[in-house]
Amino acid sequence: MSETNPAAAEVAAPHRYTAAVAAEIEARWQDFWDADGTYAAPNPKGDLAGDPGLVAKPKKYIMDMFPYPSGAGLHVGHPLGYIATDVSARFQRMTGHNVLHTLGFDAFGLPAEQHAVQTGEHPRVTTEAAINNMKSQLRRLGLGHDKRRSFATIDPDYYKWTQWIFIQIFNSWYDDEAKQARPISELVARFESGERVVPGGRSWAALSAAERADVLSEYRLAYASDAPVNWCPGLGTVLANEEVTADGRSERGNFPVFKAKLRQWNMRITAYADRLLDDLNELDWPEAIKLQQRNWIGRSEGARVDFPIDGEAITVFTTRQDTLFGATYMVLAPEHPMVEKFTPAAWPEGTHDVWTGGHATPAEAVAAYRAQAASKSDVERQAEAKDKTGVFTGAFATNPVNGEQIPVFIADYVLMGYGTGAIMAVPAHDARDFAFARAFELPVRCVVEPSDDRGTDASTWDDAFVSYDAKIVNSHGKDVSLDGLGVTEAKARITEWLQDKGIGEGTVNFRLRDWLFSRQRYWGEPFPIVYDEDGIAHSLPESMLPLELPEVEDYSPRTFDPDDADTSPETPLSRNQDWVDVTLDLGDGRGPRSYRRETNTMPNWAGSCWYELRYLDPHNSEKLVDPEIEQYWMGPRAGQPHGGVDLYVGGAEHAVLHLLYARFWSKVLYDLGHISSPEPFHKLYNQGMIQAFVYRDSRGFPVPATEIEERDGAFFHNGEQVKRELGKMGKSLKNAVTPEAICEEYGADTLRLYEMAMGPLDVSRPWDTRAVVGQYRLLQRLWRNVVDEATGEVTVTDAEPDETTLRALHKAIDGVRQDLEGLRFNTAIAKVTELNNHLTKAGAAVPRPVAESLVLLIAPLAPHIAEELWRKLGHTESVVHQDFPVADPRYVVDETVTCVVQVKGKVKARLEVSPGISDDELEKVALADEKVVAALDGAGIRKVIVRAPKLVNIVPA
Ligand code: ANZ
Repeated sequence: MSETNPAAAEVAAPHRYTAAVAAEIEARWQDFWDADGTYAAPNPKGDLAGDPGLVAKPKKYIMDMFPYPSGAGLHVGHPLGYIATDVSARFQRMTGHNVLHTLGFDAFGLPAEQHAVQTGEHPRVTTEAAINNMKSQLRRLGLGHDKRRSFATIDPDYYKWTQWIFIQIFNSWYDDEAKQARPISELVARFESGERVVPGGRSWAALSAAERADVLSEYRLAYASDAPVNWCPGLGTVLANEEVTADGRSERGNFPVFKAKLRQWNMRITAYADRLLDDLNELDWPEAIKLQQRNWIGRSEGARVDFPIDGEAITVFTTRQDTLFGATYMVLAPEHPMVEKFTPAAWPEGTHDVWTGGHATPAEAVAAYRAQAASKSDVERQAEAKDKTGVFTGAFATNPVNGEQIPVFIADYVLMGYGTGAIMAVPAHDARDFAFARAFELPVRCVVEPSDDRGTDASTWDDAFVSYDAKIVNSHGKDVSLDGLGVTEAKARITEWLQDKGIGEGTVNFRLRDWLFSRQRYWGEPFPIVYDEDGIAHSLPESMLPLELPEVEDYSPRTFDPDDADTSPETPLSRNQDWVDVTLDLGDGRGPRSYRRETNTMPNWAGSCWYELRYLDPHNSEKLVDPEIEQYWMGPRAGQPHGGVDLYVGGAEHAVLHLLYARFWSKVLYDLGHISSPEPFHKLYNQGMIQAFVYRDSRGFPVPATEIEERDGAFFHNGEQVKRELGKMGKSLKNAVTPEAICEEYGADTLRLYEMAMGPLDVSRPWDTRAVVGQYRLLQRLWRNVVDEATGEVTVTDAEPDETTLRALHKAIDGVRQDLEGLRFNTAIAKVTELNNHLTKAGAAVPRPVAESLVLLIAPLAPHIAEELWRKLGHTESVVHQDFPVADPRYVVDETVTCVVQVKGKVKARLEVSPGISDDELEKVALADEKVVAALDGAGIRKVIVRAPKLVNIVPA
């Protein structure tokens, strides 16, 4: 009977596993699981409380990075991670855990709003349609989600708590001594009592309300400030640093981004820089992601050093204070506020022509250079390869270690936003300073002994000598010498000297900036903030939450000519007078008053900063999460000192955005006593990408992948030869494959198996629709091993399994268990396949215990067919909560292995030995073997090399 003739097959085998059978089984069990609440994970209390027996089990919290519901729907690349967590969750359920596994939707954000702007439809309508579409697409895959726990970030019941958390952050400050966030009221009490000096030295009582608000704003963990921000006229909104590409353009839309001074909300994430770094060590995350976070936080140990100038000082930040004697000039960022102060009216006598940029006065030169620098992004300014530009300010400062007068330049390679915005330049030992010094004919002085043969006369060098592990030279002044010291000792010595003199100190600098938290958007969480007539910001009382988005006529942002930097944002909410101007009693004893609402909205990252907490207790209207429930699912435990989700799977692109923000919010909530886990995600796993072939015609345009014909390794579209390459899957490249298409052709179980079998989960792999059938065949053979295709009757026998079958079974159990635990789904499938093939080849009816174990082994991977076969085998309870098989160790080890015995390098005997044999025992057995004795022929033994259990090598005397 031919498998390629389905019509004939159906007649002969009406009970064969086919796509139609799969479709029927899958729909039936999905309905059953939903109705039965099979995947409902009980809480220890609250409205989701359930089965105390289950709650007594160890917990596993297995989570996906939640999806943004795109209008385009899913292609087969999207669910890779969801299938993986589902397999893992099912396996953990079968190995004695109470498993929380669910999925919500991250639904605020720009795409819905942009789509709404284009179509005229309210973003809520399009977002909800996209969510429903995605839900039905995902349901078809048989994902075992606890649907009672699902939500979307746009649900007012959810964003009520996002707003509530914002208020907690707003109403707290970072106590540097206690190294934790505390309520702002405690700071006010300290100011009031005089325990803490009010900045500026006045008494708290003497300050006006507005002055107090300004003081507190310097401490609050969420604060509004006028700061240079990334303004994107093309999108009509400001952006976080993380949303700006390396070319200084918007990640979304690719528009130019400019620096503009605007009043914006920020989150003081920098207060947590040290803890965000330190706690990484306790997390089970890919090293690459930890490294990205470390680099993003960018901790640099160094010193601040004052360079006297006109009775004041320019403070620099340096990580190489050991090279102070080599500082031959200084550079300030063009925007540095002290530049004007020191710029003289005329160029000093004898000013080098190349220093002036051809300008008549220092003021002119500075103004011209500033204008030029303002048009560049930080990244452009910092590019290593770029020619160094700059201009002399006309001023000189004093190098404090040797009293030398050194010229002060402005140059765009120094950024205002890092360190102090000023550097001491050591051209001999810093590549950028070297390039600048050569361009401006400035002296280059060697103070770190080169390890190559270039010598210490730096005027002849072609490049800077950069080393952290060399001897300091040419570095002695009146009362300090670093000569002969190593870099580390020299740093310590000079830092102490600077501190003694009061002109510098050791310091730590971070690259991390505060998180810009407001957006000029409609489709985001409104801020729970109102301003009184003095412009003072007040948070709303909890009773006024959620503050819902107003229904508006025009929710589109005002955008501008993308290249016009001289524009400023106009928030969509500001146009709704009724909503903006309100009279409220904030319950602060001041009675009803008029207020103006904040009209910015939160960035789309806000909702995903804490969603792992809400899944735990999604319907709690009193608290964001009940502490006992949080403790149960998230709390610290052995091996997880900071608690957190047990497995979090998602793409590596979220390394520094979402993952850093979510860690920060967790730490604030932890400090304030709302949760017991300072880290949200204990174990992180990044799945690879499903790639797809892209076919391009002679003009380079993609043509539909489904219309390609392959002939002799070449590809044709409508007769024209096309080129094939590997790319992303998606509509724009005309190569998207939908999960529905695969489900229709083979069923969801086949799709699940194929995605898991494609390769190790963390590796990217190309989709190949033609290969899917391989997994379909596996399921057909599995079916056939249990069910008679002609009659539909179960074929298993009550006969005892033979020894070889037992060995094949227990080896598979052992291997699959380890593989599923280690997220090695592809090798687990290979082992199930091997066992299944063994049974097929044996040709006889499969013994019942073997068939049952096989079904249990595949249940996490292919849950529908497993549930069906399990019931056919006579069970009345779902396969989902069965115990995963446990291997009998007696059958796991191979009976014997062959050991080769060599004498003088030649094989003389082969011994069948136990795989667990020790070196000593094996040596004895080998030396006693007849053939070996004969080969030695009475010669003594010089050496025996034993590699149990496979090799013995005897060297005769
Ligand atoms: C003198 C020196 C000598 C430096 C030397 C380096 C090598 P990281 O490690 O990234 O923190 N720097 C300081 N502030 C800067 C700014 N606002 N813009 C551009 N560059 C700045 O880098 C710290 C080093 O970068 C500092 O140490 C300073 O140059 C420079 F052989 O000072 B160094």
